[in-house]
Amino acid sequence: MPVVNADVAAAFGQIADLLEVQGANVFRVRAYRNAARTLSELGRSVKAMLEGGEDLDALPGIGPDLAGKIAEVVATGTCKQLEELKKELPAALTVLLTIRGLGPKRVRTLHDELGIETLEQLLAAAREGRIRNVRGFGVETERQIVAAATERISGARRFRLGMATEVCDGLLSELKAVPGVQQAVAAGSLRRRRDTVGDLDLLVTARRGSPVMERFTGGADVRRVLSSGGTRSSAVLKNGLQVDVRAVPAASFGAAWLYFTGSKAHNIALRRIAQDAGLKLNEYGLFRGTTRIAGDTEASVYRALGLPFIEPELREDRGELEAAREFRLPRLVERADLRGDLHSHTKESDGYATLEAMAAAAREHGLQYLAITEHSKRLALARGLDAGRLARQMARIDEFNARLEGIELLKGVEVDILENGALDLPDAVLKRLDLVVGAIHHRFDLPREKQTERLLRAMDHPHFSILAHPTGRLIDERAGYDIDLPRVIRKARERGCFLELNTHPARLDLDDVACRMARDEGVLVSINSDAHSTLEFDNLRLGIGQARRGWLQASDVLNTRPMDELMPLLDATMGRSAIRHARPAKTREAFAPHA
Ligand code: DGT
Ligand code: CA
Ligand code: CA
Repeated sequence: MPVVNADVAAAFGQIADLLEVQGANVFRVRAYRNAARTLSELGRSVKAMLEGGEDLDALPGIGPDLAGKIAEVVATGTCKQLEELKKELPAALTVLLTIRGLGPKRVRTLHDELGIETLEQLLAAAREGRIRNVRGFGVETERQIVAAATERISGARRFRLGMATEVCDGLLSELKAVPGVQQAVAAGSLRRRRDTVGDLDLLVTARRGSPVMERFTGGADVRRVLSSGGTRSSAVLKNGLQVDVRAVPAASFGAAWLYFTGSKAHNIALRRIAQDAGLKLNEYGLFRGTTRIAGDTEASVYRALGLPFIEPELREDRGELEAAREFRLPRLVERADLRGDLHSHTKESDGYATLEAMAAAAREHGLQYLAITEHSKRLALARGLDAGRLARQMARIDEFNARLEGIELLKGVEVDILENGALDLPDAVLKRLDLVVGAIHHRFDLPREKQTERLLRAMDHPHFSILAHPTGRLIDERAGYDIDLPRVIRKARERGCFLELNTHPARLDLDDVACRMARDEGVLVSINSDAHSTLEFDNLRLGIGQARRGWLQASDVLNTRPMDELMPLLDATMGRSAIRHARPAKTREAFAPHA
């Protein structure tokens, strides 16, 4: 397979992990991580750039040394440094980093003291009670390790929702183009918008004789066909993702869609409701005796059971059936409800686009405001801003707002939360901004109590609006840092600040369950792209899916507010009275999508 940006990024990620476990210099580690991110967000193929003779060291965070390594990976699929690191340390160690609560230091300790190199060895040691005696570990940690390692070992590989959605959309449009195909839709966890999916479940209805299954199994992306038949086929794609396609009759399409959307738990609970009413529910329909009384649409099935339609994102048996029965289902937030985005970067720090380009792209995406929130100075490799550069950017934003119609830029910063919970810029600087977004970017390995205190202290700062990517997890790469999340959420309520749902495909942080906890505490969630390029506003959709899974309504989301309602809320987090200067209402009046 040809090497793509993601492969180079994965190699760099692995180098960073191994260096970190070795206890290497943090700047070296970060250089690889930044380069990995640069590559995965680039939007252009480095292979093509190299072939076109372009200079890779012009990319942010990539010097001649890394540029050389990129060329090496593109040419050979790996690089000397990675191979050497693998000789020094078993590469399997990096999988241990994905276990919640295990950072590089702890992984190294387990390796040095107990010789643990694989998940299986980790699980065995935890089960035998050998981990609790290692310095820095305890019974509770050991218990968490058993749970996480068991899950990891039994669970087959899962794929990020963002990637799976792209693949799914491509497959569906191919299937729809096959002669005789009437409908082609996604079911399963993808339709429920779970943050990861195990496999894709597609449903089609087609006229008799349609070559839909042959076209699917003969597709260019298929690596291996697992089974093939007239009503069901399964194949593994070249990227490892398994896809099941089922052909169903139109009369039972709704019942089949309901069944294969799941979740299994929702299906079981729904079937019980049917049974209690003397009915039978399966993937062919809802039956009284042998008579089908519903099943052509999903709504027909719910209706016949006396229920309103339940959105797929809610179908997890987490109280949605009770809520449906009592007609108190939430009216879930939609993409169109978002009026702005409160976290983004430009070329000034580690983004790829100018202020103007980012603003234009946000407007294209129907947004009325965009907060520019560059990194602060501690993140030197991301070219974080000091007070002087930030002041100059603020002046540019004022000038921009005076000039441009249809979108308003807000002056913000993504300030680093230092190890002791202080913020990386002086109060006098922060207080002049419209909003302060705070985030952790280093020392992920602090113990739970310390890490939680660090966040709480940061939120207590007089100028603190939004806690960005609150848990720090990277899906499929590493667990979040160890924090007492319920305490952080309660703190946000007491402090009156907000929590982010970062929509980067690797983050989706807060996740669905945490969103629901925030909602229950009355803490508004801000659904932010954290865009580093003009392409990333599309990711807001991924975040909307998680928010919906967390039962959020438009009113539970900060950035569904128009500017005139948003500003007083932000002002309050900045220690300003809500009746600050009246802002011009031009944004809303002059706003015309795609103008
Ligand atoms: P995944 O693929 O692990 O991300 O999760 P799902 O939910 O897509 O699960 P999958 O692909 O195994 O099955 C798709 C749907 O089919 C599932 O959500 C519900 C339905 N289903 C599968 N097996 C069963 C079952 O044994 N009982 C019931 N009631 N439904 C099932
Ligand atoms: Ca599935
Ligand atoms: Ca499946």
